[in-house]
Amino acid sequence: MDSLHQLLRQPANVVIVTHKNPDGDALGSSLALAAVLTKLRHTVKVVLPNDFPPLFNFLPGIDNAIIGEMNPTEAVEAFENAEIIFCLDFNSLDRIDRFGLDVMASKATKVLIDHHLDPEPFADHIISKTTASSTAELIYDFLVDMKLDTYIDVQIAEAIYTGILMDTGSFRYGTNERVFEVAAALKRLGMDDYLLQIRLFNSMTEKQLKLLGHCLANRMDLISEYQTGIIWLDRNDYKEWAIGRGDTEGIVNYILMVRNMKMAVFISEQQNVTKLSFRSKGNINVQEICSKYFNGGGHRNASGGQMKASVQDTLAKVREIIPLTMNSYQLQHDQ
Ligand SMILES: [Mn+2]
Repeated sequence: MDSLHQLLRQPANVVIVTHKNPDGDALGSSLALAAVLTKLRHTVKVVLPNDFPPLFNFLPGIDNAIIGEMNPTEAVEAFENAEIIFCLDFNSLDRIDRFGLDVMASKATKVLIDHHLDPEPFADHIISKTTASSTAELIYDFLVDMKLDTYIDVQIAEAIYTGILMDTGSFRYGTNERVFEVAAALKRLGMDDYLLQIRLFNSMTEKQLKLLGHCLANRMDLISEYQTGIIWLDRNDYKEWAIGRGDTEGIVNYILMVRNMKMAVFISEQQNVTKLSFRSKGNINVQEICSKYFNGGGHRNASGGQMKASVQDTLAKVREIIPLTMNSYQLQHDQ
């Protein structure tokens, strides 16, 4: 912390980079840190490997973020000029696609702040806490440790709170004592939590709600024997429903709303790859499944992966794995 404090004393060229398909935590934590460092007269560039869901349009400074996929030259230049690179909310360089090479090649001081399991040791400073609710929570603590929390204004508080809300599903999972304290501190700063609830959770489009209905009515299979549910969408669904970024966000969670369901799998067949998203309750470790079978990872109760296969083949693989996995747990019914 002392050397980081030293590092941030003089204005520097700072790049903040977060993972591909940035979610609320990735965006909230990056933009909050960017806003504080900008106030300290650092020159800050936020690099997102690809575009963000429009839901997060309100976050401070999001319009200035460099979308790597659309402006690769600008992104590469930012990495080349960087003296400090913050890597937020990801644990391995392949999570930022081709820009992993730029980070690796850079002579900048690299700081990783993250809450995913098993961080790769590519950074000079690693702040990794897997019990943290979110990277946003860690950013708040980082600012406190750096004695920079006095720079947190209402907009920055909203960005941090957005990260916390999205990664905990509004304080439903992944919580700890600290995150409630952080929430209280943000509220004390005048952050309007009710407004954020409405912006983030009561803002579905009609299409998204109908797509959810389609998934639940026509694309869901609950295997009660193994307390696991699957929802899948094939390429045709993508075309028919004109599914865009963010439209399938959160659908997987509906499975776990069913009594006794312990694991949920969402499978989506995309252009060149079929993606999987896993959620679980309690001790069921979906991170293990994703890293073992689907070239992915994440958290114990929320992970993702992918397969170079059709949705049908992926479904078959998932159905094969479910008994193998679930039989290793003492499955119990909800109390
Ligand atoms: Mn996160």
